[in-house]
Amino acid sequence: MRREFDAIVVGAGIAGLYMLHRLRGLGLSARVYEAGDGVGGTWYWNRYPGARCDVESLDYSYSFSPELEQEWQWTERFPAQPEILRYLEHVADRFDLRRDITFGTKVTRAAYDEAAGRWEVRTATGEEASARFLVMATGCLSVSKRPEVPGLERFRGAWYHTGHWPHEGVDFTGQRVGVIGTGSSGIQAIPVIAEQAASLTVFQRTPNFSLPAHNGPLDPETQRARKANYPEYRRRARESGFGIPVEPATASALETDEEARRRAYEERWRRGSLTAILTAYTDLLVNREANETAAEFVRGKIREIVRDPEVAETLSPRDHPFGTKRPCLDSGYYATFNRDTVTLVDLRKTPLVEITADGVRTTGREYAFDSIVFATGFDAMTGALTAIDIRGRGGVSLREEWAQGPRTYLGLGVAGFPNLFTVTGPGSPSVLSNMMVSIEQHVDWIAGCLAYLRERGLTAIEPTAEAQDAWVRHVREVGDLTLYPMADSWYMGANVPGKPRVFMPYIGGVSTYRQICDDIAAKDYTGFTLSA
Ligand code: NA7
Repeated sequence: MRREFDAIVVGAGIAGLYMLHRLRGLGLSARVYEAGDGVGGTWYWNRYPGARCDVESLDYSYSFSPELEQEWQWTERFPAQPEILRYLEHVADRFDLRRDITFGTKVTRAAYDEAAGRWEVRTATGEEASARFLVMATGCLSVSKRPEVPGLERFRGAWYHTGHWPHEGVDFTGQRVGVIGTGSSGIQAIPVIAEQAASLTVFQRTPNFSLPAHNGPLDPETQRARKANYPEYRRRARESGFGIPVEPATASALETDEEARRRAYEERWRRGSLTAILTAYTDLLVNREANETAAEFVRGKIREIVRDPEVAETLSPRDHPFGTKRPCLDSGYYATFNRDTVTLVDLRKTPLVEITADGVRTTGREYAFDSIVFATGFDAMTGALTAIDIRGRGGVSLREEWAQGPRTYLGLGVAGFPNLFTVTGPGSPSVLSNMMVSIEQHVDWIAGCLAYLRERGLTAIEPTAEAQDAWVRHVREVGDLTLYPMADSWYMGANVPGKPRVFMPYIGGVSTYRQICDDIAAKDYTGFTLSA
């Protein structure tokens, strides 16, 4: 049976849930297809020990419903995965969203039927559906990546990827465990696994900068005060660079004397925040020498915490400027390497060779494990979109269109793919921001666009090739003004072999970006072709 809707949404994470709510508000019929058996997206899958958001709970929450904002009580400053998932389940129930979501159903193909002006969608379970509008709410970090080493099928122990953690949890008590990868997921999981395991071996290819989260129970007074003033606070978040209100920097790091700079970094290190150090000075993300002052401050902290100087040096990032890979927020990461049971292996010195029946072999030696944890990240930003066979006008494949890197207009739409919307797509601030703020902005913009089309009796919208070219150029030019392209990061697609090296997110800032999107809407969607 082929079902017909006004809109189909792919994904029931933070973006898909809110999109469904807004579509209903417009009186449109909608269906959400979700691969998981429950809502939550990222927070449904990433159940590894220590999984926690690096944005504070009072910021990482929807703003669209004042009632929801007031009634939900957060317990921790930085929410752990189970609490965020409970929150999203509550949202699904509170707004009665589940009845329009088909769970356990992966979308495999979506093709635009030009004659009908509709998207034909197919799922892995054989379901077929059609809709005028297709909204991809597939997430930026949802397709996990295994390391490119052979032999996993031989391994006799158990193995896990942080991004697809067993729902029943894993008890590592008494085990010999190996963790491969020291990004945010590894850095969160390692201290928790170290507490359980008999021994833990950490395989590090590139050291990351990590800052202490200083997490703890959320002070009730802080929560009450924020809730009393939420609208104003949310406004400031929307008008900020990263979607989190901060005092903008006014001074240059290079023009500040060393002692004052050290005090400023020290004070910001104690705050526990992703952006505190990054936003201390105006030049940290644009000038390598300025950046080095912050980088060296963090390296100094690593040397203070880690007792073995050689281990401290191996943990100290020198290959990329501070902040050009998303910094991590940890709870006891560096101190974990002071445990007798924890060993750090530098894959730069002894690269991975293969997974063996017993464990992991590097060029140095073989390590035997009961369990291996892959904290090796994701095919970020484009992976979930190119995993689906998306066909636009003339049967053109999105995967092929993006073979040299993603091309979008505003990260919201793609030329040649009418009525396709990408929530937090490449070319939007998304992963460089508080995702909640960026997701709500995109969903609101899409809902506004659909209302506009309906009011004028229009049925199709599509970016022009010229507007898209100009936007792609702008995203690149703004990125090139910063130090970001210097890092082999997932922002650059550099973590996936063969992926084109393109700085994918828009670094112009959440506030500037919102202004651009709003102006375009106010000017009757300049850069888009609208038709009936
Ligand atoms: P990340 O940040 O991409 O980290 C993945 C880690 O795995 C990183 O240390 C990688 O080293 C390492 N890795 C990947 N492939 C390999 C191979 N083949 N060999 C050895 N090591 C490898 O993913 P996360 O899940 O930690 O975090 C993703 C985001 O989620 C994070 O930024 C937050 O925004 C939330 P590399 O650096 O590539 O040398």
